[in-house]
Amino acid sequence: MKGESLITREKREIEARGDEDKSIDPANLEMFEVARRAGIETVFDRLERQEPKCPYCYTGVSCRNCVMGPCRITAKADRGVCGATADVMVARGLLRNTLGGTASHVDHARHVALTLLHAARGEAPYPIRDEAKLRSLGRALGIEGAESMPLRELAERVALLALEEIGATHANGGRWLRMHATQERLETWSRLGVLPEGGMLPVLEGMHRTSMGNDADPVNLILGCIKAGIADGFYGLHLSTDLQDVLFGTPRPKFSSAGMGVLEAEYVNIACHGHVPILSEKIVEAAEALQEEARKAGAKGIRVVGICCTGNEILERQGIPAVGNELNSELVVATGALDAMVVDYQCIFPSLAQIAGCFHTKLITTAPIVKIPGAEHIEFEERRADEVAKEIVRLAIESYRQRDPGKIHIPKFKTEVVAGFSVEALLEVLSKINPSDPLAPLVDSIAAGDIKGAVAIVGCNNPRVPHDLMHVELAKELVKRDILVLATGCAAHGHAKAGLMKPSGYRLAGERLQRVLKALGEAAGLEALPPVLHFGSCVDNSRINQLLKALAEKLNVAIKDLPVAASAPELTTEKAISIGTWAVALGVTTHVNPLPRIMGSELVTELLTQKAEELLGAKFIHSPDPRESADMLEEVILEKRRKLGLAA
Ligand code: SF4
Ligand code: MSK
Repeated sequence: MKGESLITREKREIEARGDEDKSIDPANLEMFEVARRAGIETVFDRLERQEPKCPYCYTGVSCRNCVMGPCRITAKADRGVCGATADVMVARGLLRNTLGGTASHVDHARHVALTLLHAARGEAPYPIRDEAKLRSLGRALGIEGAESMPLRELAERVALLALEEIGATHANGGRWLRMHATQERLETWSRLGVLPEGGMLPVLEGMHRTSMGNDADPVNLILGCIKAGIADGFYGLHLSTDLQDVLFGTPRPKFSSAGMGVLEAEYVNIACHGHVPILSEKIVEAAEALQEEARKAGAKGIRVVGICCTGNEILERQGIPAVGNELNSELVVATGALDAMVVDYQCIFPSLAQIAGCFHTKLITTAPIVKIPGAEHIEFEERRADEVAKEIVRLAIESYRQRDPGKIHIPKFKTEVVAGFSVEALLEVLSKINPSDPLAPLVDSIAAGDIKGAVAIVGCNNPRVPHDLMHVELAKELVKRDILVLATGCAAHGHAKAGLMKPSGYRLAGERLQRVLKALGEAAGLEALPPVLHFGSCVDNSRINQLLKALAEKLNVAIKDLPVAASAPELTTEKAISIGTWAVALGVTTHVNPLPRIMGSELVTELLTQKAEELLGAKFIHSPDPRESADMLEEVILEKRRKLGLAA
């Protein structure tokens, strides 16, 4: 059966791996042995025990959507009990995955909008940190008097509109879409019938159409994926970023450090893990306020560090050190130096409780929708944010007293990182070169070929791929070819740890790109800009669209015609699938690896990897090899350059 040889090969490769093949992060390599000695199992061990993968699930030709099943397509059964074909199973499965991603981001956005509402009404202790952004949002949303209205009143109006948009049930939504999408895309999506009315409806509708006895047209189901991807981009990612910037400030470049070596044995170490800065920002504040209590407990102070995307959020705004990404999270606990790991939601392995149980470390869950047996649950209510954050930090101080110094092992690796490249920050740098037309220097560099193009490298880690290898090797290949890289999510952590996000990293770029990075860096008061720019968390992929829209409008071309592409080279979560779908819907060809479960349908594979280009001007591409992936992405960029009449 299709996929079987791939499954056998993957099993063989995974089982043959030594520690040195599982990760390129030197801290992980050191910790594998430490964890083994302590009898701790990790995601890498559990992966081996899941091999070989089920060939039906691997290729997407299985279904559990009703109780006549589960069904699968086999040599003797070319349909499920209800009559669903392989194409239908694959398309329905992919749509359900996309909905999982969209639901996660839209629910995150809803949480932020509610916090803004409570803050505006004086019911939650969050100030408005970016007045200019709030006023410009107010204007873009058509709120009369947004310029001069009292700040809290405007914040309440914006929050209520955001909630209304998220929950729009018919054609009453669309403001966030119109605010952030180009006219050309709105027309394309309208023609295809994939304009989402709001954030929640495409998820509701998608669950409905994929349940037994509904949509059985694989093409129509894939259009549902595109609609859900678009909803994710505008009502999940953009809405979250917009309101988080209002509440916590729009990022500006900040120096910090990345890697497991940011932990310090003499300090109370608290790791914030998850996605939403509503909690982690308060933990940072509470830690600052309680430094003295930590000193009284015998520590030198309190050190807050970040994991995954909430780590990116507090790095880009507060310069909080980044201790690692998804595939570091378990081994960070295994250092024995963590007094508390505080989690909100998304990408939190249930295994963390088991590992924390081997140490004094408190794993603290805080969201009503994320509870883990073995963890301590302290519900984080925004209205009592300061109080709860202090309670959590005090628990970490208490936990510090229980430490067993004999169990502590902190790898020394850490690297300098500059994060916080919002579009606003980038424009400020560019305006030092051309105050009246800040985008001009960027456009000129692209036109001249000094910047051949740009690739966004985003998304997760996946233990099926050696940890960070694709992120880092792909980025190195691209920057060497004068292609600028923008990164978010766990990819950004990987790049930071590998030294691609520090100013001196510019030397890894090709000569022409080096000159641009040097010039822009000097304008920003740095030695150079790093060759990989830290654009933030997963929801901050919105910032990449913000930049593309600005460039497209400046050049008067469609985004699909810009010399840009994207890659999720260690794809894991449903959220990465929905973000990738959004990118393709925007007109950005997107490389993915490993492949989602589509191989069991030639029709669906062809739709996504070929036909999508006719409909959207972009498609999915796949390669598991960093150099080959770079070749493919460079070819996409060169093709766009040729079409624009630019020299290669
Ligand atoms: Fe089987 Fe159809 Fe039920 Fe899926 S929906 S489990 S294919 S009968
Ligand atoms: S945290 S979604 S593993 S990037 Fe955003 Fe990392 Fe992927 Fe989670």
